[in-house]
Amino acid sequence: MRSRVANSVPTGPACYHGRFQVAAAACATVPAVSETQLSIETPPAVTPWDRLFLRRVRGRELPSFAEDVRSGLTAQPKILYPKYFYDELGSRLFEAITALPEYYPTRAEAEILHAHAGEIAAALGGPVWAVELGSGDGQKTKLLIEALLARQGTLEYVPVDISESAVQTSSRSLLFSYPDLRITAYIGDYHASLRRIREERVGPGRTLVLFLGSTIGNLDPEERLSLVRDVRNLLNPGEGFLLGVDLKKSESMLIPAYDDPLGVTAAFNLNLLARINRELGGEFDLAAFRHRVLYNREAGRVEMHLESRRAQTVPIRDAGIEVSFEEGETIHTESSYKFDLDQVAALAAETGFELRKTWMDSGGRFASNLLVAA
Ligand code: AVJ
Repeated sequence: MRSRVANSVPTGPACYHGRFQVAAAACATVPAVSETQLSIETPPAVTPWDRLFLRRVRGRELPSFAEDVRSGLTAQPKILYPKYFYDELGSRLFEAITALPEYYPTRAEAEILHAHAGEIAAALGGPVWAVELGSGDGQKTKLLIEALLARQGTLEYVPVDISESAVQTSSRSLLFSYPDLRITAYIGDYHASLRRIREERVGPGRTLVLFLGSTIGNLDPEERLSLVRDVRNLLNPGEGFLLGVDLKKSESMLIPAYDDPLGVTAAFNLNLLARINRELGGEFDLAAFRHRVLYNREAGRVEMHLESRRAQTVPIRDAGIEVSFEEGETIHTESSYKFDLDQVAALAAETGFELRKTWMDSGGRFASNLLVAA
């Protein structure tokens, strides 16, 4: 029964965690594990967990899942947000997607990071601390963490995620692997978390923000601009933003990546309805919907939809609605924008960044871009 309270109590103007000196504000945090157990007899054990600090960020009150389901399914056309894919089952299905031969982005980005992590780690000059948006399972991040640790000995890593359980799981594995790593995780939406991170600046050295996996592709152009501006606001001139984007390419490669023959992506998409059934008392018959994928050339994005196979009405108890579908009507569940390098350069210029360097995989499918705050 070990105590983690010691790590969560402010101790004067500054407190000291192992070899990491941190500002007082950085020490006022919540314990990494919610059911903290106090034991007077046993001294606190020194475990990798002692290097994990969690901040739960409450920003502007976001609509709940029930509210978003209610507004999305009563809108015309019907829509559900892709962030709701990632409950525990959905996160596992996404990991399965990344193992599919047809889903190239994860491997393409990993190839880039394998080849260039050292160069990326050195690009800002001095020591850095790393903030990662939407950290996922952290596999690709490991390549960068290792390169940074090799260069500078220690690293403060700051993942930002809406899922506390995802952060707990990935942090656990990282902390066990790297004794010189310290993690301060922010649980909350990006906007509010980036603001808190700017106030608290828990890391020493220059800030390097990571946004990998082409997760930015889920955002519509306006949301994309505002997110990159939020990142820019966290940074001082000379600090960096590593942005992974999936590149425009032929539909014959794009469509199978989102409509694989094993049906894993179909399951990932349909899980959204299953989640509504599980969590909101919905009565979706999953067999009455089919996974649909199209490339919207004008908008430059792959779209995923769920199409009703027949006319039907579906009650969703906790959203207080009954949703009617015509035969063939769809729910738009995800947009996955594809980019060209001119768009990346334009995005950088519009948001106060200089596009310093772009690395591509050997197949020219994916680009990792280092933006430096101007
Ligand atoms: C995690 C948003 C990058 O858009 O490629 C994969 C999600 N959806 N297959 C993507 C996803 C269907 C993925 N991102």
